[in-house]
Amino acid sequence: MFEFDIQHRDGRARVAQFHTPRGTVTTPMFMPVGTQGTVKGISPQELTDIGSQMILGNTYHLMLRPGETLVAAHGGLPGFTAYPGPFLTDSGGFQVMSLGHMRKITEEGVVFKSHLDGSLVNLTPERSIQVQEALGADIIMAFDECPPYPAEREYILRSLERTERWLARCLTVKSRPEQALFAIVQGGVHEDLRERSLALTLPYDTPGFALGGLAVGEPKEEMYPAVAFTAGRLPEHKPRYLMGVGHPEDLVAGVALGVDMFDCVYPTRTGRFGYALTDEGRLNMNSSAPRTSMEPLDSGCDCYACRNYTRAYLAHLIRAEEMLGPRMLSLHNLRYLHRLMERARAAIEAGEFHAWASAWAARYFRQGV
Ligand code: PRF
Ligand code: ZN
Repeated sequence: MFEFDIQHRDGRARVAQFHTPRGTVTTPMFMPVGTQGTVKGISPQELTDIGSQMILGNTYHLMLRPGETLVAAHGGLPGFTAYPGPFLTDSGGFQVMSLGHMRKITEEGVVFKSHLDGSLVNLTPERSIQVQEALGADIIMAFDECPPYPAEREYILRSLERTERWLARCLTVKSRPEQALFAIVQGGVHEDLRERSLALTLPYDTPGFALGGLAVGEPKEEMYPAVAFTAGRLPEHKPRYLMGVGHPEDLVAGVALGVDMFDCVYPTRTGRFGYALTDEGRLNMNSSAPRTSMEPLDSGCDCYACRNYTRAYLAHLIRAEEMLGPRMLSLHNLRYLHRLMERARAAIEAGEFHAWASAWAARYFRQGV
C-alpha cells in the first residue's frame, strides 16, 4: 500500500503510479477541492467523467458541520459523498488561519471561533487525527502551522519547530494503517528555514511529503525557488504535494520542479466568478466578446460544456444568473487542469517536457491572463 512507482522521468519531472487503498492514481495530478464533502456544483459522476483521481476534503469544515461522527456512520467520505475513489483530507489548522477565525495558537493547538455558531472550538494534533480517521480518507495530513506572508523569520522558525512536535503527536495517536499520513514541510520562502524544516521532518519517513506555507501571497519569484529547493531535497520515491496550488502556470512550473500532487479552489472559484481557463489564457465570460461568439470555451477541450455549448450560450447563462453557468465553467476549468496534467504526463513520457511547457506557456501568456 501507498507505493509510489516512478515510470518515466524527464529532468526533475516524473510520471508515477501512486497506489492507495481505494485505487491507483497517476501523477502528476490535480485534486479538486470538496471542502464541505462536495466539489461545489459538480457531481461525483461528473468528476469521474472529467478524469478526477482524488478529491480533497477539509477537517475544519466537516468537524463543525455535519460532524465527523455522522460522516463515519456513512462509511466515511466515500459513503457519505458517493464518490468512490481516493480522498485526501487536510488537517484543519490552515483553514482556521486562512479563514481568520483564529483565537489563540499555543503549543497545545489552536482555539478558534466557529463560523457557524460562534462557539469556541479546540483543534489539536490529536483531535485532527481523530477527525481525519473518522472521515476515512486514504491520505491524511499532519496538523501544522502555516505562517502568513509576510512573517518574521523568528516566528517562521518557532512555527516550523512546533510543526515538527505536532507531527510527532499526530503519528503517536494515528491508528489506521489503511490511511497514509503525509508530513508537511514549512519554512516560508527562506532557504535556511526550509532546510531546517526538512532536517526535522525527513527522519519521520512518512509515505509522502507536502510543501506547505507557500502560495500564501508571496510573489512567484519567491515561491518557485522555495519549491525547487524543497522538492529537490525530498525523497525520490515518495509523492510530493504542493498544497493550495493553483494556477495553470504554477502546476506546469511545479511539475518541472518535481512536484506530483496539487490542489486548489482556483478552477471552481474562478469558474463561479465567470472565468474560463483556456490555452489562450483566462477568458472573462462577463466581458462583451464572448456574448456573440459561436466558438466553444476551448477548442481543444472535450468537457461537456465544450462539446455542447458556444461561448455565447454560456455567457448568456452567466448574465442571466442561471446556475448551469457557474456549474459548466467549474466543470470546464477542472477538466482544463486535469487535461493540463495529462498533457504534462504525455510530454514527460515522450522526453519532451521542457519543449511542451515552453510552447504551452508562450500560448497561455500571449493574450495575457
Ligand atoms: N498547510 C496545510 N494546508 C494547506 C497549506 C499549508 O501550509 C497551504 C499553503 N498554501 C494550503 N493548504 N495543512
Ligand atoms: Zn471544456
